[in-house]
Amino acid sequence: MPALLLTGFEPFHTHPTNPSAQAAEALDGLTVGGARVVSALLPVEPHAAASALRELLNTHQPDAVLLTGLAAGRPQVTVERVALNVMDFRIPDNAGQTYRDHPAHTDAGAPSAYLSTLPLRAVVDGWRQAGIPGDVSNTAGLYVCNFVLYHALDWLSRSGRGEVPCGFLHVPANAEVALAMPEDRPALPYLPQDEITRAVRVAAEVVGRGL
Ligand code: PCA
Repeated sequence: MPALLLTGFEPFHTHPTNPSAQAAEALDGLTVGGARVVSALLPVEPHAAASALRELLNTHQPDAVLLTGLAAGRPQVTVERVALNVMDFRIPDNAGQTYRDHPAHTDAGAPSAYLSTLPLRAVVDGWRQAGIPGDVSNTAGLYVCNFVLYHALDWLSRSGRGEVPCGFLHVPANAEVALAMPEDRPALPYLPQDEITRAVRVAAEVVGRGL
């Protein structure tokens, strides 16, 4: 059976939890769309996350890669179109580092960007058919999620596995994350965790069916 690697991120910044981690944990080991889900959590530190991801790609040799993370403030689930070769952090990572105007990959030949190799429109259509509003996003930000998507696509392409569908889902806050926002900050839009998990599952189904 094909294997689908599903990653979520650890909590970061002031957020008490990360809904992407909860979704990944809930789906670990399930058969979704004819593929077996292998879940893992990534640290919110770019270099540690990239080496953990490389290890996962080598160990599991997945047939598809679905990376997920929290985009606090987005009102609905999104599937990212592109990863840029830029790091420009507005908040420090979990190691306390803030990279500004810095390349994600320092190799001279590293491309400026990679496009997601997921079937973006099919994922959005799958969500709609399941009653979940969602969209394609044209920026994954310039923080750790963008970095990890860039490195996953770079690694697959450099290791001759560029045909492996790989991309990134950004999920909104869940109630726990929204409740933890200080009252003097704008309220965060949120989705119940079960709905976030369902959205990740539907995206995995669409990707799994194409394998
Ligand atoms: N979201 C952050 C990093 C970890 C996460 O879940 C991001 O959007 O870059």
